Amino acid sequence: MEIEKGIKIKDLALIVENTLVISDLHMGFEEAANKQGVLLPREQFEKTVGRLKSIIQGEKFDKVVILGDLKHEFGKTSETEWRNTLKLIDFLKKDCNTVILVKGNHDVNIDAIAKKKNVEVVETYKIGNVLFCHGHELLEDYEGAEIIVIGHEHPAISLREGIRVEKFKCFLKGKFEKKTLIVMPSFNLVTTGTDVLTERLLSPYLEQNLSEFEVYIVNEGNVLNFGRIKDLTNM
Ligand SMILES: [Mn+2]
Repeated sequence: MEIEKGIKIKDLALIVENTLVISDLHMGFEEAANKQGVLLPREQFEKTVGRLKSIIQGEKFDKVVILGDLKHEFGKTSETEWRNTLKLIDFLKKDCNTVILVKGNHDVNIDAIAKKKNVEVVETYKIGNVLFCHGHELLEDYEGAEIIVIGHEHPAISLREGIRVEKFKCFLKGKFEKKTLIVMPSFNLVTTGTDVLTERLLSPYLEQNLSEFEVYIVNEGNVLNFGRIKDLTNM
């Protein structure tokens, strides 16, 4: 689904020209949860690769931009996280020559992985008038960009149908200082994310009235335009 000229949502990814953009994979999330006593089946890696395959299928990309938080744990990189992160980069490199990581707040010890796999690590990345940053802190310079794309927030929305409430990952599109702001959902398939209607948000880009923001829900790979937040809260 095209949401801006030349910007398309496909499943949990954004396609900008010949670039595939994914955000917030948080590899190693399960292992970190297990350590805290939360038992999660270790299927994140297989699920992630499967989902990426279905997105990449039939498309041709020169580049992949990972919009931050490739890995989950702060500090010491765990063995699973290390192994799976390397495997994931290998998988992406099969189809796209260049892998770029826009650094997120979780990507503190990422340099060894990046060096080993020849991944370019940057603070921001620009394609034409589109600027990519993780979104955990405000930038000082937007380099003349008209569109800002961020991750970090893991936006989701809970929808009620009768007595059933189901939470869906979603993209948000609104404004930030007169520029178009696009917020990507997380590609972490173990968690859904933060309900933008009821939960406290994290990103300084979203410390504003979100009622005019448009919501694009992703349901099993399908993208649905759900209109504005203000209309959803009146439902
Ligand atoms: Mn983050």
